[in-house]
Amino acid sequence: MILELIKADITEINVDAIVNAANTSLLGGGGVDGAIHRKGGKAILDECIQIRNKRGGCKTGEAVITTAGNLPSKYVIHTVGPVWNGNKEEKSKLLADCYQNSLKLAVENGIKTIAFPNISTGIYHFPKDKAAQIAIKTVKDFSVSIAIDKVIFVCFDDENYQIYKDILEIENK
Ligand code: AR6
Repeated sequence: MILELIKADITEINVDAIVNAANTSLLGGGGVDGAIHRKGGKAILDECIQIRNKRGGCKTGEAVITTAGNLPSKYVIHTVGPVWNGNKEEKSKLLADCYQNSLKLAVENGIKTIAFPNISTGIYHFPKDKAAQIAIKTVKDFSVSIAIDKVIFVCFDDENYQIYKDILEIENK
């Protein structure tokens, strides 16, 4: 599995699946969720509503999949990150679940290339450094599975990009 790091808008990335940092309602919101629904168009929301009607939204740490409407990717995997409230162990486990369940769903759907945003580090206020450590570790642990060819960490802000760069450089030394 190749790991890549870029600073970009995830709605512009051409991969099999991009991951959305959604909320439990699956009905859209601000941040990366807002950008994905705005650019992806109504098809994504319609599928989210269908999933919501069938299974009542998406729990924190879980993931669901839709097509990607007008976006360049084929699919959007919607996962719900934890809201940071200082309960380190519980919230860290839930954030790791987001990455793991998204990757599992990707494998089930034959997805070979996947791009992750920095889940929970915006509106949900998860500490960026801690979130990056969890994201990288969980993805690397999953890489024993050879089903996924490439994972791209897509950072939107300079701070996250620098944090990821530092961790990945240290680990590659
Ligand atoms: N491309 C890539 N990353 C982005 C983009 C983008 N276009 N826009 C923002 N980010 P957030 P959360 C980064 O707040 O913390 C929504 O209202 C951003 O810089 O999008 O998981 C949902 O509906 C940050 O690093 O998600 C939920 O209610 C990261 O994406 C809630 O926000 C995550 O920030 C979820 O909060």
